[in-house]
Amino acid sequence: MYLWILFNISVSNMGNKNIKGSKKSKNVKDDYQLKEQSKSFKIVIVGDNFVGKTQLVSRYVNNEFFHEYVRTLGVDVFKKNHVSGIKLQLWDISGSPRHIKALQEYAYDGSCFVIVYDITDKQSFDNVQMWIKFLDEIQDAQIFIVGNKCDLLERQVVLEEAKNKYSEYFICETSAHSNKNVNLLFETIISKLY
Ligand SMILES: Nc1nc2c(ncn2[C@@H]2O[C@H](COP(=O)(O)OP(=O)(O)OP(=O)(O)O)[C@@H](O)[C@H]2O)c(=O)[nH]1
Ligand SMILES: [Mg+2]
Repeated sequence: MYLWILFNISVSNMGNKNIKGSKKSKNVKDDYQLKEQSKSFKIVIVGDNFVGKTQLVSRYVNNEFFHEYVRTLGVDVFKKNHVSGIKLQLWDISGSPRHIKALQEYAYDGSCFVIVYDITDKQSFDNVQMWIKFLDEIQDAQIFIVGNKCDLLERQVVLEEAKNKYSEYFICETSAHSNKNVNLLFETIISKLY
């Protein structure tokens, strides 16, 4: 996949150089700029309080995990340059109901949405429906669903049931704690967006 992406980027670079000065150059330049823009994705992460959104992002971006819970106030934006050259912005949104109104502002130009629930908290899974409805009202971006904390034994949500219920979405389980499937999640997102 990455080779394919790198190949396409280098082909588009070559194309831009070769037509310099020609009548077509404006259009191709526009195309090139579009391509450049499309190399940056804004991934918006939502879900109830305490499901592990911040730790998931922290694990992916910095390979760090903290046991201490520090509630996100509003939004935190993490940046990561993907190995393919794609620039990622990860918008980690607070799960507090009082920040939900601001979500509209944060999410309207998102490339995709990630809804996180906690596999040990059935309520957070039940609320996925509410998050889908809310995001659908903002815009038609692709949605990914993630059951986090799969390292824990006190499971209240079975993955197969979650997959049956949300069969039209990509859905997987992760552990920010053990790092299980964290890279897989973001690599899947990038490959589906590109
Ligand atoms: N065992 C385990 N604990 C986790 C995992 N992910 C997060 N936690 C813990 O769960 C708590 C909440 O994690 P956060 O990432 O802060 O939760 P959040 O979804 O960002 O919460 P808000 O900012 O309030 O919306 C913290 O104590 C984390 O250490 C995980 O995969 N496994
Ligand atoms: Mg947080």
